[in-house]
Parts: sequence; C-alpha cells; structure tokens
Amino acid sequence: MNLAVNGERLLQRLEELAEIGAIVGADGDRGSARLALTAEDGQGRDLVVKWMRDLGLDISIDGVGNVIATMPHPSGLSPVMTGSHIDTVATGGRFDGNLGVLAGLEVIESVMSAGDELDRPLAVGFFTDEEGARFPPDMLGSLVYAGGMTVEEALDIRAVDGARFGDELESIGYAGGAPSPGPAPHAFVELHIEQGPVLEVEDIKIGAVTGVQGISWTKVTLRGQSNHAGTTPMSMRKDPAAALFTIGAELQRIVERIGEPQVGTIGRVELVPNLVNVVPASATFTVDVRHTDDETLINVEREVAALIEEVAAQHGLLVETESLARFAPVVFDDRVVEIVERSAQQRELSVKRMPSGAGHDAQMLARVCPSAMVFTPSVRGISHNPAEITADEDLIAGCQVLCDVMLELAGTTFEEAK
Ligand code: HGY
Ligand code: MN
Ligand code: MN
Repeated sequence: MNLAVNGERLLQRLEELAEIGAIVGADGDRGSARLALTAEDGQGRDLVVKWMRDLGLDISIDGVGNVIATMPHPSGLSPVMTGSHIDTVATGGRFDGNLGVLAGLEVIESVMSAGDELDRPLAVGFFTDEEGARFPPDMLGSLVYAGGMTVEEALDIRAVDGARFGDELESIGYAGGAPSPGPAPHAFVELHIEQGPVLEVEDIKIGAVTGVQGISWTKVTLRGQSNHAGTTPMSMRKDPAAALFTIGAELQRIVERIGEPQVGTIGRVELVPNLVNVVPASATFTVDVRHTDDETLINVEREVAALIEEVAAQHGLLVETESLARFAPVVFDDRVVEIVERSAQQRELSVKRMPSGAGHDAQMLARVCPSAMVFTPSVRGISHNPAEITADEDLIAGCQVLCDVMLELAGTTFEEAK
C-alpha cells in the first residue's frame, strides 16, 4: 500500500504540543520544558490523549501512566506499535520524543482515513518518564511496560526534587489500571531525531538504527568538613569540592584514552552549602558513562569507582554511591532494521545503519518483540537544548518512512528468531 501521510497536520501538532511548557533558550530558540509528571507533562498528555480519542482509538493507561492507543480492529491480533515519549528534560527541544508520538498518530490517522484493511491493528503510545531527568532511571515507563520493573517499585521512586513518583502521577490524573507488564506488540518501531551529528555531517536523510549503546548513571555524594574559606589551611581541609574537580578532570582523561564511542558526563553537581566563603560540607554529583560494548563499559565503571574511592581517601572524605540507571547495550531485530533500510531506499532517501547514542523506549520494547528505530537528522547535532532543530522536510520524510515500515510490519509474520 503506497499511503501518503499528511505532513502539514504533523507539523501543526508538533507546534501545538511544543507550546505546552514553552521556553525560550539563551539564543531565542523555542523549546519545551515538561519534566515527567509535572503539571506541564499532564497538560501535554491531555492534549495528545484528546487527539487519540478524537480518532476513536482504544486507549489504555497502566499503573505508571503509560498511554497506548490502538486502532479498533476485528482481528483481535497484537498490534504493530510505534511511539516514544512526550516528557522532556528541563531545557528540552520541540522534537525529542514528541516526533515519534505525533508521527505515530499521523500514520494511524492516515491509515484510518484511507480505509484500507490491514491484517492487524496499529497502535501508538507514549511512555512515562523516558528522560529520567527528574525520576531516574531513564526509560522508566517502557521498562515497566516490558516487565523490567514492577509498578510498585516505580511508584516509590523519589525525584531529584524529593517528590514521590506515585504521588505526582496521581496529581496529574494518569494512574491507570491497565495490566503491567503491558501486552507484547507484534513488533515495535520508533521514529526519533538522531540528537547527534552523524546524519547531518554525512548528508544522509534516514538512520536505520541497529541498536542502543549501554548506559550507566551513578549518583555520588562526598562528605567532608565544612569550614571557613579564609582561615582553614589547605593541609587541614576535608574538601569534597576539591575532590570532585580532581575526579572530573581524571574522568575526561579516562574517556579520551578509551576514545569514541566512549562518552562520560558529569551533568549534575550540588555543593552544600554552595557559598563563596565556605569550604563545602558535601558534593553530590552524577556520572553518566556510555559505550556500545558492555565489557568496555563495565571496565570504565570499575575504573571510575576506584578513582572516586582513591581521591576521596586522599581528601579524608566519606563516599556514598547510588546506581540510578544501568542498561546493557541493545541490538535491534535485523529483520525490522532491514525493513527500515528498504523503506527509505524505496522512497529514494539516503539511509545509513547506525547505533543510537541516546537511550530510547524502543530498547525496552526490544525485550518483548522485534523492534527497531528510524532516525531523522538533527541540525548541528544539538538536542536536550531549545536549539534542537530538524528540518520540516526531514520530519515529514521520517514520518513517511515510519508509515511504510508499520504497514509492512502489519503484513509480516515473524517466525521465531532462529
Ligand atoms: O538519557 C538518554 O539517553 C535519554 O535522553 N533518556
Ligand atoms: Mn528521546
Ligand atoms: Mn531525551
């Protein structure tokens, strides 16, 4: 079936959703701030659910607020599912996650308007708290959907601001009763902006994503002795900030020694009491390290843990560490990746197989069904930033490829992987 999506309708919905929690970046770029389970997240959910209801889709909401909307279909067969997330980081762009959800809605609306009979239904969902920036880990909702965490565990998770997941979910009215883990789809495919520079640099229009690199998040708290910044000799100090800066510099050296695709980030730092003339009592920070190879990632984790212990001992500090997220690398189902690649070629779009540097809900759905992703280029490779841009024609081309892939998956029978 050669079905054309309605690109203008997709762009219009992206604009409308972006207005909820709208922010303006330092350079005047427009983004969105809808941290998971905040009022803005709730308003974004209400808008997307309205669009889903207007299409007459069957909507299910589970115990962590995952929303899945399915086309009514006489077969009762498991759907070909697409989707992503509509929560954002605090300095989010307009497309991270939102594109995958609204492109999925566009595909379903186009298919229903065309009236063609499919062998099985299509479904689109948005998963709760994909970003993990407020409630760790990331991909929390899809992890629960795939059976990697219970609803009960999720409801007791504390946010960086201290709020309890279950309380916040109740407050926005998305504590549902649908079964958890969720029903396994026939297949899952997610459209997402690349969020990196590869497609733009190589002037390629579509990424056929082969998998997701391993992710490790750790929260570290170093406790020392708060003291006067002027009177305390350096030899008498137990300064957690001094230790943190040594650790940060050494982490850069470790990552550079290993080379690409190894990445390492200290994205969050909190000093207490955070005053100009006080040697801090404590330093809390996060370490995000990622690699496509799990053994390399494990070795990096070990090396960083030993570094933290060694530097803390040199400064006479107490150390507390907490793992916030740990996901091994994921390889997508080559049968689905191949359909993505072929669909792009049939649309005469340049296409490249590539791994994902960012985490995505598809990596969790890959635990329960054949899954893969479609990437579209990010201008200057920027994301998690209001300056996040993907050209309109690329947004629409990605949606069209998603449509073609979903329609082919609807007619594909997957023999059990050999
Ligand atoms: O952290 C990530 O890779 C994703 O944006 N949650
Ligand atoms: Mn995302
Ligand atoms: Mn993101």
